[in-house]
Amino acid sequence: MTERHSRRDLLKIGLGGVAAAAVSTEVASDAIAAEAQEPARDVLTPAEKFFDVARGNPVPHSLRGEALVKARLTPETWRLEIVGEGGAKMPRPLTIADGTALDLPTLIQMGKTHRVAFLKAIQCLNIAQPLGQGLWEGVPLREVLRLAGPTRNARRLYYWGFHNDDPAQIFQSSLSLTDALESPPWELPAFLAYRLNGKPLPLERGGPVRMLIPWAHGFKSIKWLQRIVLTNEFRANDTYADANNDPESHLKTAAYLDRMPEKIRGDSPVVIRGTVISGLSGLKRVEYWLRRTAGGTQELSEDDPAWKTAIWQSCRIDPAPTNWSHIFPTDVKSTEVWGFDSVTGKPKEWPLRYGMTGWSAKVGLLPTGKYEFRARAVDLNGFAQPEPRPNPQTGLNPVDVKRFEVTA
Ligand SMILES: Nc1nc2c(c(=O)[nH]1)N[C@H]1C(S)=C(S)[C@@H](COP(=O)(O)O)O[C@H]1N2
Ligand SMILES: [Mo]
Repeated sequence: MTERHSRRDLLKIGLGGVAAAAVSTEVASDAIAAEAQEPARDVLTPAEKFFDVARGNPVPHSLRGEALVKARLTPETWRLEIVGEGGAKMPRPLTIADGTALDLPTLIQMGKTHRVAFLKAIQCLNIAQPLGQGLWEGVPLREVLRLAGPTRNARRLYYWGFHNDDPAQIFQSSLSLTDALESPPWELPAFLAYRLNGKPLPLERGGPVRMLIPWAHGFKSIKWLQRIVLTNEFRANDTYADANNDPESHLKTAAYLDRMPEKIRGDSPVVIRGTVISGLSGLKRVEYWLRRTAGGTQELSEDDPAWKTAIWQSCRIDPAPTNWSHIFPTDVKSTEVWGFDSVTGKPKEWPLRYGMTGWSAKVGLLPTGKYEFRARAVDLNGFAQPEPRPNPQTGLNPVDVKRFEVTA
């Protein structure tokens, strides 16, 4: 992958400032630093603590001053163009040239009547670890598309954010017109986000305005959004599709392990923690398998008989907070947030779909020796991770393992 992951970025992963990175195909293993066992985690990841996945040289959020103005990435200069191509036609294209492009005050004004508020975890299809979770606010994409009027002869749309004119830096994603325009009223629509955790969306997270596709992996949620193109092309032309990823993949239900020490003293009870994302198929439980080994780092092959006799035990899923007014910004009531009961203000399920929470396994005191710890999520259809979609092109969800030694 060509996205840039610095050591600093990697250490920013996690909730509440807790680094919780796992080795993945996109992340160099030398970037993992030893980390102490962490305290209970926060529901909202501070904007600057998300794990950053961004293309571009320079990356857009490193621009400052005049360069930022020229890039149209300040609240005053931000514009969104909506145009048609390849025979797709609309009555009122929005363009910078005509002075009709959408500006931020207009979008925020639309948000007063068409607001979406949603607690969502961002996860990269290629990183086996959530990047962070935020309270995102914005306006449904369909309302924004209505400004340009009904499009004729179009089947999809694609969109991109700021990047240099160099084609090597292009990062774009696409949606079917159906996914852009229609959603069951009880589901979340695709939307344009301009607030995160109660504050204007910062440049670092894709501000002033970012596309947010609730059900999708991170690559559909284009940062620094500037252009939407309606097209009669019927194939997905996402940048991620070119890199052999499934461009229509929904978030997977999966548990991930936090980092942990490699050695634990025999007189301290072992508690192992991680995070779990509730994907398209929801979450029933998280369970762990503790296995004593002779040492070594040999992976268990998929057909190893040990899988058949494994004893999986329940993990404790961190409960939903009881007082949301301490968590959400003062101007966001939990009764107004998707997935929360509009009367009681409590989440209808936990974790919310496309959201995440922590879990823990109280393993207790262990005899000295070497161990492997694995955890997996079971979805509401009864499938245990990595099923029902073990194909990594649809998102990384391997059953993660941590090896440790209990010492005298
Ligand atoms: N413009 C733009 N948007 C982008 C990207 C990018 O490189 N450029 N990366 C995408 C990918 S692959 C992911 S996983 C998410 C990461 O979001 P985050 O940096 O806010 O955690 O942003 C997505 N949006
Ligand atoms: Mo990604």
